[in-house]
Parts: sequence; structure tokens; C-alpha cells
Amino acid sequence: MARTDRIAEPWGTRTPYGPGERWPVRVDQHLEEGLTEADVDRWVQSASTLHSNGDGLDLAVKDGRLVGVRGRAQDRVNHGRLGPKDLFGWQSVGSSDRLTQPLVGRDGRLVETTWDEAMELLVGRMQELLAERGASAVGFYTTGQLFLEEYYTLGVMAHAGIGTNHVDGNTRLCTATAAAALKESFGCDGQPGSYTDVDHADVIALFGHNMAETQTVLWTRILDRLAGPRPPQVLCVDPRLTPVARAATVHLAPRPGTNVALMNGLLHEVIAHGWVDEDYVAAHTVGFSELERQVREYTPEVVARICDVPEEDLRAAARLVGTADRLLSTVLQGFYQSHQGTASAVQVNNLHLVRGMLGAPGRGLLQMNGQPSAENTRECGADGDLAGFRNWSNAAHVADLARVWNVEPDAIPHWSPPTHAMQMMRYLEDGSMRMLWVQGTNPLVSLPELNRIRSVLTQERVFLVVQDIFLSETAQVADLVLPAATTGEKTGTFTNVDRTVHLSEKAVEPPGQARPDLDIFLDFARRMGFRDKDGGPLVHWHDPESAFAVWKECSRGRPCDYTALTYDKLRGGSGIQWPCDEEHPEGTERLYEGGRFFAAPDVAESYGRDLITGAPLEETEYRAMNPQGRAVLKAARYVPPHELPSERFPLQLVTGRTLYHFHTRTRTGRARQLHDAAPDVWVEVSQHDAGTHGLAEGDLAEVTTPRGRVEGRVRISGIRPGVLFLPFHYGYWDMPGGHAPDGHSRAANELTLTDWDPCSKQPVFKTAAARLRRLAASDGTPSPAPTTTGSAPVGPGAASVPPTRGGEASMSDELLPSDDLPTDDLPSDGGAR
Ligand SMILES: Nc1nc2c(c(=O)[nH]1)N[C@H]1C(S)=C(S)[C@@H](COP(=O)(O)OP(=O)(O)OC[C@H]3O[C@@H](n4cnc5c(=O)[nH]c(N)nc54)[C@H](O)[C@@H]3O)O[C@H]1N2
Ligand SMILES: Nc1nc2c(c(=O)[nH]1)N[C@H]1C(S)=C(S)[C@@H](COP(=O)(O)OP(=O)(O)OC[C@H]3O[C@@H](n4cnc5c(=O)[nH]c(N)nc54)[C@H](O)[C@@H]3O)O[C@H]1N2
Ligand SMILES: [Mo]
Repeated sequence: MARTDRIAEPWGTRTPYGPGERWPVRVDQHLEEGLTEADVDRWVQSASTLHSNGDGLDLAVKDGRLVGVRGRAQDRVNHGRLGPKDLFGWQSVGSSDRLTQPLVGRDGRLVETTWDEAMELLVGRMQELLAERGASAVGFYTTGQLFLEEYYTLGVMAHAGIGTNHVDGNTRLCTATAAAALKESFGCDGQPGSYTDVDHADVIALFGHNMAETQTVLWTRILDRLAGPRPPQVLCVDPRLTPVARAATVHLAPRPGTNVALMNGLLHEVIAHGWVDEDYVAAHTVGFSELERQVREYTPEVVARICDVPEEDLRAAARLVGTADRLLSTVLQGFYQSHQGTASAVQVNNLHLVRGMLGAPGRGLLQMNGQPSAENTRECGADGDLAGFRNWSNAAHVADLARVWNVEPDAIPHWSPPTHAMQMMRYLEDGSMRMLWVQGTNPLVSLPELNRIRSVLTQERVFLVVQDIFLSETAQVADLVLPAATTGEKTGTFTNVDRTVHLSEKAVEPPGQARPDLDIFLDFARRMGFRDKDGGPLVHWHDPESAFAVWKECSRGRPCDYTALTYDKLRGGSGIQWPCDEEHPEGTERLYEGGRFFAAPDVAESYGRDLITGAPLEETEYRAMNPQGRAVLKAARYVPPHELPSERFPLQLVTGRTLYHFHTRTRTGRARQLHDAAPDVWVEVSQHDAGTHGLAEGDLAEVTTPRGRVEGRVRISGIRPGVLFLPFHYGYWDMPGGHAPDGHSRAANELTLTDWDPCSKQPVFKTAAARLRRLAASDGTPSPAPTTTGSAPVGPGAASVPPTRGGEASMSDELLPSDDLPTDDLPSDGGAR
């Protein structure tokens, strides 16, 4: 057994393995200081809700409190490993400042109230608005962090009960592009690949994905391959020198917002060199000649100029992906959160299609999710789509859903695409929407252009309901605050990136009167008296397991089929991948084996869109284009970002994440080890730009865009010259409670712009024109940026920056293969290997 400082060593100890071998087990554990395993009363099965990886874990309970976590050795996702957020983040559950009672706004203050009064107020306001203004006066803005059972209930309530089309999740900011890109290429949402593809791949390409920091355990799997015999080669496409870039065989650091040009360049080379799998393309795709025509002009010379990357690196990158025998690609926010998000993500799908790299071990594609249950938000239709990946523009799909819900088809809004989150902000702004019920998201930190969002959400005429576990920035300005129970305090299921479904069981009681989100929804549905077409209750289930049962029926025969899953089957062993049905009772490792897609006109979840304008295609157009339901190769030309650097704003601002924090930090900011590792916002600057702006490590600087300004201490990092990076985690209050010392907001979203991808409607968080100014010399305190991550210091000042360390409080156990690991319950990776 090893004792490791997991703040200093986020990926822990290497357990090398070779291609085609099973990833060794390593069981990670962290308990409250002073406790040993002997002190633990019970271990309760769960999985991590601080990212989309789905690390299986057990929660340690002592005297009715959470006191630690341990990785689940038998889980296919993590084989026992945990990342720093998994190891330390659970502490926020027991934080003393949890919400414990409903709060209602009175005379500009939030005062405590009873559940009965809170729910009566909510229902009363809802009914008033429905009577006076109709269903389009109210909207729901949910999350990617609840459980499947909760989203399904919400989707039924909002769509069939209230009949509003204004239903979306923060998944719009997160993985709307993943869903959109999968629908464009394969006709349907649903992740083709599997994590076990890491075990087999000879080339792994990461497109705008800092996996080392954002899916630490999946990266650990890659690190273990890299440390073993015959390691894979790695391609990294990211303007920052992330840990992924440092490990890469080839690192392309393009100008932000030029991904489509770059992908077209790679496709150009793949086609020009004859690296195309012609049989696969002929048998399983449509659209090749248009793709070939589109990428013809994207020669290495042209692309090198647009992206500002060395031509020979581009050629090397193309050779890697073009000659790989088993290519695994992952795509995330560097591609998704851009003005051509869907167009760029689709080009990665195209790369896999033209190379025939799908549906076989190591030939995998992961259009990543970010949040723990973003997949379920999408499956259940809590992002506005119709439940079970049904197509809102296909009358037969709407009728089928109406059958499942026992309502008339017209009771389900399907006359236009679902209203996306940014459009809801617009409707609130122009007064057509009057109520927004926010659950499990903190838009006053996470939406773009906060100045505008603040003025939208604080309007007198808007009734803002916030359902959260803490008094977040958004909850503070709400008219009604509903205190929720969270993971560990409630039971439910959720699904990770590679379709692995986990059960998370209740381990401890929620604080005070906090209630599970599901109970809040069920109470609301009961008070609203929603009926089906025979006068029976529309929401006829009463707890997580009965909700799961109705969802299973809704998923029957759909791509995301859950019908052979039960809570009991998910207990004790590993998570299981959908589809899991009679035909595949143990789940399904990979989609699209043998080139079979959910893309036939009668089956497809969407008829697709024009990648440049986002205009939806008509059913007749789709039928003509893809009568046989093959995969679609959809080409797109490169369009420059809408806000380009100018004389006044000569730099490009990129925002994103650091390893130690989750989003707006309501949870990770309350775990001492994680807080201390990255306690405040910083500004990442290249050596070159530091030079021209007279900046040294630790100086105080100001970043300004046309929308606002943020101050932070400078970290000179390996970021591309001309580009600045700000972590978006830091809101305008210090954690926990209290204003930032200078009264200024520290939120990166003060600076971002109101703009989105035309297909997925995902906001652009990765490119804004910006200006940098030195405010003051360093006072000797180092920049709060971690040194273990993409923000590692470079240059002459680097040596004097103290390394990020956790110390005693961060020491965690690692049970290694050399220890006596249990052999009878090794992970079942699911499906055929
Ligand atoms: N530690 C941690 N992990 C998390 C989360 C967290 O908050 N913290 N959140 C989870 C969630 S919800 C999500 S969505 C994921 C996000 O996970 P990632 O997408 O990996 O994280 P980001 O930091 O948002 O962006 C990734 C990278 O995109 C790069 N990038 C910026 N602009 C461009 C560009 O134009 N082109 C290219 N190619 N790259 C660009 C950035 O430099 C950055 O390194 O992480 C999940 N995991
Ligand atoms: N500038 C910039 N902005 C971004 C991004 C970026 O890269 N750059 N990334 C975007 C992305 S990908 C994402 S996913 C979003 C994330 O943005 P948010 O969703 O706003 O971030 P979180 O802090 O995760 O907010 C979740 C909220 O849910 C609460 N919560 C936790 N557990 C529960 C529960 O069980 N029930 C309930 N009811 N509440 C709970 C938490 O306390 C917290 O307030 O940010 C987006 N915004
Ligand atoms: Mo996300």
C-alpha cells in the first residue's frame, strides 16, 4: 500500500499495462483525518458526481455522517481509482452552511418558511401565470447533476403536465454540441465508444480536451498505457500547454476558434494520402464526395496560416490519425464552446467514418460529456428534447411518446425546436417569460456576459425559483429557495460518458428539512394535479425505483434501452452500459458495430441541420439524402470567430477549468484540500505577452473585454502567445460566504460574450477579444494557480514558485497490484473485449 499526497500527485501511482491487457486494479481511499477503516460503520455504493467519468465509489459512513470514500475495484470505469475531487469533494455534503429550510424573498431579504408555504407559493404563482399568460410564460432551467429519475419526472411534468417548450439544462453550456454532433453524423445521440478503447488504441487524439484535469481517472488509464509496453501515441489539440500536451507525441496549439480549419486540414491529408477506408465509406456512409470537395482547399499551407501552427506539425498529426490502426478520439469544450462547435465536432466524426474507426476495440469515439449525469438530462428530455431520443419533428415519435405518457400528442409541445437556455434569457428579458425554476445550476456565475444575466434574473417581474444545496450566487437573488438533498442523501441512477449506468444509494440523512429533488418534483406534480387523458395521475410514481421503472418503459426499443436494468442488478458489482435489454442483458460495450446506425429516416432523432446557419433540414430533404440510414459525412467550411482581436482588444481570452475545482465551487470550495490547491482566480499569460506587458509572475493584472473586467494574479504559463486563460470557477463571493475583498466580481463570465453555435446553441466561452494591463507588482504572494496542471509556471520565474502540495490532510491510501488485492471481483468491463 502507498500513502500519497493526492493534491501533489493528482493521478497517483502508475500501474503500467500493455495493449489489449486488462487495466490493473488500484484502490484509492481517503478517510477523515484520524480515522481508519475499522472506524467505518458502513460503506454505501455510489459514484462520483464531480465530473462525467462516473468513477464508482463507496461512501464511508460513521455515526450517520460521511467520513470518506473508497474506489470500487470491481467497477469497469475506474478499477478502484479516484481523482482528487472524488477523494476530497464529499466533505461539502456535511458542510455547516447547507440550506436546511425553504426561503422566501420578503422586502429584499430571504426569510425562512415552511415547505407547505413554499410549495403553495410555487404552485400558486405557476397557476396564476398559466391562467393569465399560458404555458410559454414559465420555463425550467435544470442541470447535468441530478439523477435520471429526477430528470424523467421533470421532463414529463414540464412537457405533458404544463405543456411548455421552455425546458433546458445547463447541459446547453456543456454537451449540447456532443448531442448535436452525434445526431448530425449518426442520426442519434449516444456515445459510440467505450473507455476500454484506451486499453487497445495505438493512437489517442484529444481535441480541445484537457482530460488530465477534467477526467483525471480516464487520464490515469492513458498514463498507465504510456508507462507500459508498446504505448499509444498521443495527439493533443489545445492552445495551452496542458498535461495532455506535455504527454503528447504531437501537440498542435491552434489559434482559438480555428478548429474547423484544422480538422479540414487533417481530413485533407487523410484523403490526399489515400488513408481512407474506402470499403467502409462505400458501405456505411453518405456524403463523401461533398466532404472531399470541401476539404480540397484546406492544404497544410493554408491551414498552417489560419491556425498559426507549424506546417510540419500538421502533417505529423495527420499521419498519426491517418495511419493509426486503432484510433481513439475524444472531443470536449475546446471544440464545443465555440462559434463552430458542432461543425468542428462533426469533423472528428468524419475522421472516424472515413477511416472506418468505429465499433471495434480501440476504434472509438467519445464526444465527451462534462457533468456526471448530462447523459440523462439528454435521454430523459430535460434538455428540451423528447424523452428516449425521440424526434420532435417526427409525428410518429411524438405519438409514440404520447402513448407512453397516456396523453394526446398535442399535449406535448413539438411545434418548434425546444427553447434553448440563452433564448430563455431573452424571453425573460423581453417579458414574455415571467417565471424561471432553476435546479442544480448557478447561472449567475456560469452563464456568459454576467452583467446582462444579472439584470435579467433580478427583474421585479421575474419570479425566480432556485433549488440548490447551498445559498449560491443565484439563490441569493431568488424569490424562492428550495433546499435540496444531494448525492449520498438520496437514491437514484446516473449515466456517464461511455453509457455506464451507476446506482447511487442513500447513505446519510439530508440536513434539516432539505429534500431530494425527486420528492420536490413529485410534491409539485401532486399539488398541480397533472392528469393523463383518462383522468389518472400523469405522474403516477412515488419514489426513485418506481420512477426508474416508468423510465425503463419509456426507453423500451429506443437506442438508450434500459429495460434489462434493475436497481438490484446495479448493486454490488460494476456499472452497466446501455443499451441493456433482452438481447444484451449485460449491457453493450460499443455502438455501431458493423456500421449499423440509428439514422434511417423513421428512426433518426433528428433530420439534421445546416452546419453553418443551423437551419433544421426538412424530413423530405433528409429522406432524399439518407434513405438507407447510413452515417452522414457532413462537410463545413471554416468561418472566423465573430469577435476577433482588434487594436483596442488585441488578445484572445479563453476560459475553462482547473483540476482541483468543479464549476462555481459550491462543492469543491468547501473542501479544504481542494480550496487550498487553487484558492483564487488567476490570469494565465504567455512568456511573450508577459514581456510586452511588463508582467512578472504574481503581479496583479486586469483583463478587460467589451463587457467587463476581472483582476487576478499573473501566472506565466506555456499558453500560446496572444491568448489569455482565466479559470471560470470563481464567483463574486468568497467561499464560504462574504464578498470578494475588493468588491469586484472575479467571474470570468463578466468578460464572455452573448453568442452561440448555430446548431447546438451552446454558448461561446472560448473566444473573446481582450486587453491586458498591469495593475501592481507582486507583493510576494505567488499566483494562486496550481503548478501541477496546465497552469504550471514556465520561464525564469518558474523556479521560485512554490509547488502545489496538499500535505498531511491530503495523504490518501492506494492499494496497489503488489498488495493483496481481491481477485474474485475484478472488474467486468462489460461486453466482448
Ligand atoms: N477539474 C474539473 N473537472 C471537470 C469539471 C470541472 O469544473 N473541473 N467540469 C466537468 C464538465 S461539466 C466539463 S464540460 C468538462 C470540461 O472539460 P474540458 O473540455 O477538458 O475543460 P475546459 O478547461 O473547459 O477546456 C478544455 C481545453 O480547451 C482548450 N481550448 C480553448 N479554446 C480552444 C480552441 O479554440 N481550440 C482547441 N482545440 N482547444 C481550445 C483550453 O485551453 C482547455 O485546455 O470537465 C468536467 N470535469
Ligand atoms: N466562462 C465559462 N463559463 C462556463 C464554462 C466555461 O468553460 N467557461 N463551462 C460551462 C459548463 S461546461 C458548465 S457544465 C457550466 C456549469 O455551471 P453551473 O451548473 O452553474 O455550475 P455548478 O457550480 O456545478 O452549479 C451546480 C449547482 O447545483 C448545486 N447542487 C449540487 N448538488 C445538487 C443536488 O443534488 N440538487 C440540487 N438541486 N442542487 C445541487 C450546487 O450547489 C451548485 O449551485 O458552466 C458553464 N460556464
Ligand atoms: Mo460542462
